[in-house]
This record gives sequence, C-alpha cells and structure tokens, in this order.
Amino acid sequence: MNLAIFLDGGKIMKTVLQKVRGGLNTKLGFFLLTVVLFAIKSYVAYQNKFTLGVEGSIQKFLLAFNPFPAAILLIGIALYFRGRLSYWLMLLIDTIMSTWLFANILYYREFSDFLSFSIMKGSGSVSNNLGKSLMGILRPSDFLVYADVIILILLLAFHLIRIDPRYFKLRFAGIISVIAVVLFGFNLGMAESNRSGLLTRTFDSNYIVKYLGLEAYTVYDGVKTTQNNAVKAKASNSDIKPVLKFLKKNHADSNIQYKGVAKGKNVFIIHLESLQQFMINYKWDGQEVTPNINKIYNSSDTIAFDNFFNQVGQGKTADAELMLENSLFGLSEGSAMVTDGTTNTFQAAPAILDQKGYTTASFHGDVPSFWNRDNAYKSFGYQYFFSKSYFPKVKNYDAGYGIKDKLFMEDAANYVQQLPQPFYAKLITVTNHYPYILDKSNKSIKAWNTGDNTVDPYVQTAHYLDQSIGEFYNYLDKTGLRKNSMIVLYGDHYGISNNHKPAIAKILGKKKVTNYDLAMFQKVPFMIQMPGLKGGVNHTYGGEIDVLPTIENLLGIDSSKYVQFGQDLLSSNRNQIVSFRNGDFVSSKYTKYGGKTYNTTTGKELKNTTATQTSAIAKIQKYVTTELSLSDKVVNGDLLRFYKPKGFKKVDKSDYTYNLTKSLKRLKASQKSNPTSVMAKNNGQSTLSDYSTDAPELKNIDTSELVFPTVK
Ligand code: GP9
Ligand code: MN
Repeated sequence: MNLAIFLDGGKIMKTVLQKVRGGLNTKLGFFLLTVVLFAIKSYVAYQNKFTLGVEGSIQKFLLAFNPFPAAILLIGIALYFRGRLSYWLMLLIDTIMSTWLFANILYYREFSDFLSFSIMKGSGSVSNNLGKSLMGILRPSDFLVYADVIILILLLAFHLIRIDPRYFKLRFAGIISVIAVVLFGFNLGMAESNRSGLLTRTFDSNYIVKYLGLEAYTVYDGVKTTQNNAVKAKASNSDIKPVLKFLKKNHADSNIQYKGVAKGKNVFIIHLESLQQFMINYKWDGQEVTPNINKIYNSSDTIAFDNFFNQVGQGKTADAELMLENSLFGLSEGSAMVTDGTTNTFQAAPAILDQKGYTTASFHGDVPSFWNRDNAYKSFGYQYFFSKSYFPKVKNYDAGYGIKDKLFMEDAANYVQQLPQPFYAKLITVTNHYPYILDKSNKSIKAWNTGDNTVDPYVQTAHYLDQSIGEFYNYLDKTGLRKNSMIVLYGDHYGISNNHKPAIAKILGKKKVTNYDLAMFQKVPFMIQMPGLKGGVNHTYGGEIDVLPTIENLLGIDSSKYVQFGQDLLSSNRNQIVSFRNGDFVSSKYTKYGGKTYNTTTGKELKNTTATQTSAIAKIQKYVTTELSLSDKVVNGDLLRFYKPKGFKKVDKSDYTYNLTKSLKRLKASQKSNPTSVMAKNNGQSTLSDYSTDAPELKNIDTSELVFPTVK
C-alpha cells in the first residue's frame, strides 16, 4: 500500500517536472524564470547589502514585490524580438541590470547611499575616490549578483533548457508590458498609502528603493535630474542681477550694538525637532513641559524671540536647515537639499566659518542619506558629519527617526569634545517627531487628552526633548564650554499640523481655531544665548530665513556681501515680513493665511479693507512673491555659481568626506596638529564622565563603557 503511494507520488513528481521543463523550453517560460531569479537575487541583495530600514508587513511585502514590475518591463523588452536574439537580449538586459545593482552595492558600502546621476556626472572626485578604494571595499559575495545570469547561461549551454525559436506574438509582448505597468501602479499605490508624499517630498533615496525598487529609483532620479539640468542650463550670469538689486533695495542695516560680540566663540546650533513656540512656559499636568528650555528662554543673557515663524515647505527639516545656513528658501516642489544639494554652489554658514578658522560639524542620529545630507553638507562645507554609524549601538537606542535624544546628545558630546576650537556644531534632535513614539520608561509626563491620538503624545516627546537639552547644558557648564560658546536654539517647524484643528483648539483653550490662530501656530522657538549677551524677549516679526544674517552680525561677519534673503533680527529697520512658502505671510500689521487677511495685533479678520489697507497688503504680497520667486531662481538656476562674494573661496566638494574611518583619523590627527579641543586641553582625556543622563537605556552602563568606533 505504502509502496503504491510512493510509486504514485514518484509518477506525479515526474510529470510535474516534465511539465515544468516543457514550460521552461518555451520563450515565456524562460522569460518567467529570468524574472523570478532576478527578483530573488534583488531581494537577497536588498536584505544583505543595504540598510533600508524595512519595518512592518507592508514594507516587507513591497521589498520582495518591487523587483517584479521593473524586471517584467525591462527584461520583457526582449520579447519583442524574434528567435535566438530575444534570448540573448534577455541575458543582456539581465546582465546590465545586475551590473547596476553591483555598482550600487559598492557605492553604498562607501557612501551609504545609492548612485544618482548628479553624483556620476557632477563630482569626478567621488568616482575617483571610489575607483581608488574599489579593491579595498569589494567582497567576494558581491559577485553573487551575477549568479542568476550564470545559471541561465549554463542551463542554455548544456541544453538543459532548449531555445524556443518560435515567434512570440507582439500582442503578447505588449500584454506583458501592460502587466508590468499595472503591477507598478499597484506597488506605487501601496507604497503611497504606507508613506504618503514618497515621491513628492523625496525624503531619502533609501525610502524609494525600499518601496519601489532600485530601478524605479534610477528612473525617478533620472527624470528629476533632467528637469533640473534643463533649468540650470538656461540660467546665465545676468540672472543674478535682479536678485542683487532686490537684496540691495531691501537691505536692513545690521545692529551695530551687537556687531561682533560673539566673534571667535564656538557656535552651537541646536535643532529642536518639531518644537513649537506655544510650548515655551507652557504647563500641563501641573508641571512645565519644557523647564530647561524655558530657563534658557527666560535667562537675562538670552535674546529670545516670540514672533519667530517657521517658513518650511514640504522639505520640513531640510528646508529649515537650508534656510538657517544659507538664508535661501526651500522649494515648493519638495526638498531643495535633495534636488539641488549635491550639485549647486552654496555659500553656507559652515563654509563661511570654515574660512574663518572654525571646525564645522553636523550631528544627526539617523542614516546620512536622509534629506540627502551626505551630499548637501559637502556643498555647505561641513568638515564633519557625525551620523548613526559614529554612535554606540546601545540596546533600544533607536526610536522613529533615529537615536533617542538623551542618548544622541551624550553621544554627540563625545565628538564635540574632540572638535578643535572654535567650532560650529549643529545638533539635530529627532525624538519629538511625528508619530511621537516613546517607550514607557522614557515618559515622565501624561499625554494630552484631546482625544486625537496623533496629537496627544506630542507633549511627552517634547518633555523628553527638553530633558535631553537640560542634560547637555549641564555638560557644557561642567566642561566650561558654556563660557566660550554662543548657543542658538530653534524649533524647525510645527509638530501638530493644521489637519488637527479640534485638538489644536483644545490645546489653545479655544472653542474653534481661525486661520489667524493657525498662522500664529506656526511660531517656533528661536533664541540665542551667550554669557554676557544683552538679552530679553524681542518681539520683532521674523523667521528662519533671518537667522543667518543675525548670527553673522553677532560673529562680526558682514552679511551684506552674500546673497541672503533674510534680515538681521536685531536690526532696527527690518521690514518684519515673514513669507510662508505658499505665498501667505505674517507681518507686524497684517497676516494673510489660507485666503483670509487679518490684523496681526488684534487677530480680527479684515473683510472690508480700506484703500490704504488694500494697498499696504498688496505691497507686502508683492514683496513676498518677489522674494520667493527670486530665491527659487537662485536655487533652480544654481545662480550662486555666477556670484563671488569678496574674500569667499568657492567650496570644493571633493575636499570633504564623511567616511567613518577617514573622518575619525582626521579628527584624531587634529588633536595633535591643533590641540584646542576640550579633550586636548584635558590632557587628551575624555570628559564624558562629566555627562550625566538618566536615560534608562544606560542604566547599567557607565559612560566609559560606551563603545564608539575607533581608529588606530
Ligand atoms: C530626519 C529628520 C526628520 O532625518 O530630520 O525630518 P522631517 O520629517 O522633520 O523633515
Ligand atoms: Mn523636522
């Protein structure tokens, strides 16, 4: 009986195998085999050769699914050709796609990012460096990307699969292409539902590859680059003239009283993720939510601003960074740091200070490719970019957008202490970011009770962010860094979007929110602290675009020679116009938001404006529109390549690398060649023991036990 079943089973197996083999001997069968092998290979490479941050079942599914549409479409091209030729074409296309994957694997290993057209075309330096280090970074397993091609060739060579010379109907080839497009549409739909704004905001090349695949990323990048290049090719020397004319006409003289008061000091730019101004001095659950930041805000040596607005567009954090360090606006189509950060000429704060003898460094607890920072920072002239791989991997150290703030600030201190002084250091926090994820052991305040689940935990992550700032400040005090530093703190943009009106009303203690309330809800904290600084709360209306000229004046740098759209916030003849990215505005007199106009002081809507009001509002609107469009021209046309500020040396991107080993070696060497860092002054001993944190993740770990990567 058992034997009979066994024999039967054997027969069935045999027929199945025969059928499969018969199938593979047809052109369609061979095509499907090629596609499936390619998809498996891609999936294995995604898992083992890249760090895509795949989370949740949808992302896992899409990672396995996304090679199919591209493979069907591209390898399917071969089906339009006859006989043997179509087989060779399938193999050729497969080889080309595999080589592209291979190249990306190598590039990713060195730069934690995917190859883009601007990288390949723009910076020969990058490819040179890659060429040189190629042998060093190549691993035998990389060649496995060709495994499927070799298998297919062997199968054909040994006649295990026979070539089907029959004509494949064009109609069927067409159907296969259509199927590929439909599958891609399905893929895109699922991706967008999991991560809205995937293609419009282009946060990170990793995201596009994770959701849509390497091939789709390449096409996407190609289209964007072509559009971008076309605009740049048309731009010329004379296009900068109207910009310079506008800036000259609207120049506000810097405040002479503050000129150069921070000259030679270290500069800290502390990026308070999603922190809004209303949180300052705000109480909830019987306590201050941000007591440490409040203390800074209320201190007599802090200049704080209570009418300071975020001006970001879809590029959110990236727009804030771009504005703060360049005094140029982000673009309305998405992050300019992504579209233009790699190739454009910039005259940014890090480069300006670098040329004044500063060490410049940015710190961020996530992968370096997010918002294209790894490339844009080179254009900005950052000497160092300390991102995720520089920091110790402690258990549970990560939440949402990167390393949790308390751990991140302490990790950053490890490198801050090694920076030759004076330095310009930007620390980007992330924990207070939508969807405000925080584990229970880090929560020390109740969530709000507006009933809006998205909004309610915001107060908890904001509280956590504040604690991390408090801990960092203590360290600065202990090490004496506070005394010789100017500290700039700012909230990058709203945390609670306008989609949550009922919750906003509850938080503000109002029945209903008007557009005016929403406009005022765009205020973010901005403060500058330095021992001896004549402080106080300044009520001028301004925004992120104005930060750079303000800081430059404090550092004794003449901002008027640069193309910067902002005005010194401490100047007495500012126009006090805050342009929002969509053309709305706030000014000291009038506010226009969401199609309605208000009196800024009273918040009353202006329904029937007088002739004087109408013309005043029109004048402001004209300023706003002109300012935005001229800034866009500078960015889209890469106009700074035609402009040379006196005494400023153009940034050469090839001077910079954020490669872990190379950067650590450079930092180490600088301790001897320029022994001005906090650590060098402490006889080369780490000061990290001065850092105290109550981070639960470090409960049983001493600061000296934290494992930072090292070099010989
Ligand atoms: C990502 C982090 C958040 O690196 O800075 O970016 P956001 O979503 O706020 O623009
Ligand atoms: Mn942000």
